[in-house]
Amino acid sequence: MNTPSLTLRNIHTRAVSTPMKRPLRTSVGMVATAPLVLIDIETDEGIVGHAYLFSYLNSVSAQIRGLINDIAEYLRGDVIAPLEIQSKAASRFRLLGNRGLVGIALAGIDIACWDVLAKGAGLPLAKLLGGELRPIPAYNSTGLGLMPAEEAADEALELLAEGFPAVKLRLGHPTLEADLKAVQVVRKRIPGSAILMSDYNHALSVTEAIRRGQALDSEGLYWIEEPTTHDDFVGNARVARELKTPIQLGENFTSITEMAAAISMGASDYVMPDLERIGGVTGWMKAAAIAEAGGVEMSSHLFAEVSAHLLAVTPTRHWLEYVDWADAILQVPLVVQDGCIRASDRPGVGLEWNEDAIRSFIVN
Ligand code: SMN
Ligand code: MG
Repeated sequence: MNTPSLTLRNIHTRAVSTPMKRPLRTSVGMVATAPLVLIDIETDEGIVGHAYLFSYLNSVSAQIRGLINDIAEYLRGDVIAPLEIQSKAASRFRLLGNRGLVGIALAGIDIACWDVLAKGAGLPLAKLLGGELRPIPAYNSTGLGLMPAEEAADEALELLAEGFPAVKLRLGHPTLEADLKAVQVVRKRIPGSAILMSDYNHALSVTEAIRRGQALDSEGLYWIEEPTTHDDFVGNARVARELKTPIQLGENFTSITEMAAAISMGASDYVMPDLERIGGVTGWMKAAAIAEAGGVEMSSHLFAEVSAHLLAVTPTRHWLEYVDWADAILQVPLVVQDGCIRASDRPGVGLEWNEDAIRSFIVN
């Protein structure tokens, strides 16, 4: 039997900014809304593939849209074959470099192409990739920014009460004592069985990361994320060596080469690549193989809808980071069940737009 080819006709993008229930104060600033770029890939055969990107700033959405429009001109008429499309599009930007916003734009196209393929096959992405829709343990990351310790404990209890077994506390207060207090107060007020991750968003020098990390080592943190400059793998490896608590890196890996280097240098005990920086579905699958070969547990970063499919086919799957920041523009948001998230069982990557809502959150 011949499998019909699907042909890329056009790529349409929109920028929205969705409200966040709990604005998140991190060590590098406040995240109060979620600026998203929505991507629709139209095919000659009528199937439309969806993806969204998280652009962190509304002003950046316009830049990403510009890049995608440019790439779309170049890909019009091509068969939807994500690996072919990635290598063709990547060659266009080889002299400039394929990381940063270019990489994010390419990842968005990749995800939407996989959505087209999965819809064409009538399968949810995880099944198209040879897996099953298994439930993935999830932590509730929709809150717990930098805040006074008692407020953080109140919020941790709220987040756990939404049905999750784990939450992530942002750290990087002005002093070690304030970080220690935040962890101790939260840990004391949440049940002993609850899992508490932490995230410094690269706030500390290597020396300070070792000092604070050692002070936190006996406080029951499940991991310490990005304690210092994210791409200083030598420095992170020193931190990892000096601490008992596992170090978690990954949201800032912009290539699988970088992830492989971090693992081989011992810069991170766990990894958590980010769908839009690691190269979309295609990049994720390569990263999953690297994590498997390195024997390293792999979690996701944001993009819970697509990541739930991808973790299902990741041999060293670990934790799904649950955020609800795209819920406002989705017809069927994810639901947590028994502390786990299961990807959508509809054909595709699990994103169907709520067009009325999109109209109300449109930016440009
Ligand atoms: C984070 C990511 C995106 C926005 C705010 C905070 C954080 C995380 O680093 O890992 O959730
Ligand atoms: Mg983080």
